[in-house]
Amino acid sequence: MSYQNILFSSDAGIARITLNRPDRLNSFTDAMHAELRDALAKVKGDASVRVLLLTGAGRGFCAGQDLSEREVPPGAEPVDIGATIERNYKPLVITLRSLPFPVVCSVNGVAAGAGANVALACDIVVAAKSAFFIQAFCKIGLLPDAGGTFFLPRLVGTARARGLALLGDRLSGEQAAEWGLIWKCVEDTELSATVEALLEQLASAPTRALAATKEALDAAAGNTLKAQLDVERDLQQMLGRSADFQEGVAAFRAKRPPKFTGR
Ligand code: T3D
Repeated sequence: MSYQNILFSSDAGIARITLNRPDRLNSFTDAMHAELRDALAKVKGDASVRVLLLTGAGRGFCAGQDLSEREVPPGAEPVDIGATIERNYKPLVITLRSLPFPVVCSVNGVAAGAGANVALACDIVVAAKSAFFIQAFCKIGLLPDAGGTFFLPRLVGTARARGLALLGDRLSGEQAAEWGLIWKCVEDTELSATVEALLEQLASAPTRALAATKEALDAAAGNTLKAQLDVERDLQQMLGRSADFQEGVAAFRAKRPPKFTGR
């Protein structure tokens, strides 16, 4: 499949997806979703990928659903957005969340509506100081989707989640970091270098251990302590047999840096 709405590359363990409709602030269209599904299937099936970057082209990260696809002539049936969520947003969020390696999101500008919540589905979110997050849904008569009602209260607590979702105010990148909505906020001029350093670090990390860590953290949301201790035991048992664990122990004993292969 050739891509018109995203940029995609993969090299040295690092896959990169850039939402690429800058004149529309990279808002999601059906066509962009189809391309994202294709690219994500490629990275999921590529054992050499050890980290994925998601970012946006131009001055924005993503302004959510392209609302020009939701306009209907007077008297016509409205678009069935339950169906578009099922086809587009649900698989996108579930795939990002379940990839067996970390997903870094570089929020280079505004992240609005589903654009904000797709960013929050990623494992490590870094925002530029000029970026901001808006739960824009309440401004157009919708509720936060793309996982917003799941992620927001878990990340910032119910009081702030309700304020963000019910008021739809802008939250600056700095405030988002202060509130724990994202990993960190950096000066615009430092965004690229910060993200590249993270990608390098994660591409040479023990990938299976990071995948298991993601899985355990996600499972914790719905588990009792006892059930979660069982999850940790089972995943740790699997990791105890991995080549990277052997290498980690050998490197520690030999007082040298480990060379993880992701196996
Ligand atoms: O439908 C389903 O399947 C359900 C799923 C829904 C998920 C959702 O995401 S619903 C929420 C949709 N998004 C929004 O409501 C946000 C709409 N955009 C804005 O509020 C503002 O554009 C921003 C606050 C994000 C940025 O403002 P600003 O002043 O920096 O830029 P701008 O001038 O408004 O936007 C620049 C251009 O992008 C502009 O086009 P123009 O006038 O230059 O021709 C604007 O119309 C366009 N644009 C921005 N957002 C969207 C968009 N075009 C289509 N859809 C958009 N979402």
